Amino acid sequence: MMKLYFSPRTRATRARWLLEELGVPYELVKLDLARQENSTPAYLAVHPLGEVPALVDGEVTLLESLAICLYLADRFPEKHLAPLIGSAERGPYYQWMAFAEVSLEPVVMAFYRHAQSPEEKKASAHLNEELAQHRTRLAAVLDVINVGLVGREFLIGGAFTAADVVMASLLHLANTLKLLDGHPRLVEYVKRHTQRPAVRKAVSG
Ligand SMILES: N[C@@H](CCC(=O)N[C@@H](CS)C(=O)NCC(=O)O)C(=O)O
Repeated sequence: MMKLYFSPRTRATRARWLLEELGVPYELVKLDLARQENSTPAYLAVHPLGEVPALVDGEVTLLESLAICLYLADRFPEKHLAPLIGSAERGPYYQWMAFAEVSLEPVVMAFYRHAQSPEEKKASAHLNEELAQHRTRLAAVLDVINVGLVGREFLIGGAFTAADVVMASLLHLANTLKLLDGHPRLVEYVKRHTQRPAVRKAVSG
């Protein structure tokens, strides 16, 4: 059986969400990051950086939540969570996966780190100047996604795919950081996706 190394409220949730959407059997191995269960020699043999998630599927051990989502969606083609290779929709599928991870994630994480930093650091002029630049970039990146979702429920071709798992996970974080104010379409997209039964299962227990 596949094994997912997981901790709640981390990037491992997107992999668990996708497994729940697929409805395939898997073993969930929970690691308590606060107790450094991700730094044991046994886990470092699975993931040399001691990060979650990691997926073990027989001979295959995979790091990187994006790679795990791409792999899982293709591994079960009968579940239709990825457009077929060579289809017209496969290009946009890659595009939105990469856009979420490479263009959206770093700027959301900059705001996340800022929200976590101590109050005296938050007041620093340097940091606020940096944040202003991030805000300009964020607005441009969110506009691209917003335009991509005009008249659509999902990112790709009218059907839910693994790209929605990755995008909605990141936009959910952006929403909790109040970065989606002024983007009602994106807020609605996040709400609709996070209400899916598979999400409830992925964040339970
Ligand atoms: N790019 C990696 C990042 C993985 C990552 O940074 N995971 C964090 C949780 S979101 C982690 O395990 N951190 C280890 C720690 O906090 O000790 C991925 O998407 O899988």
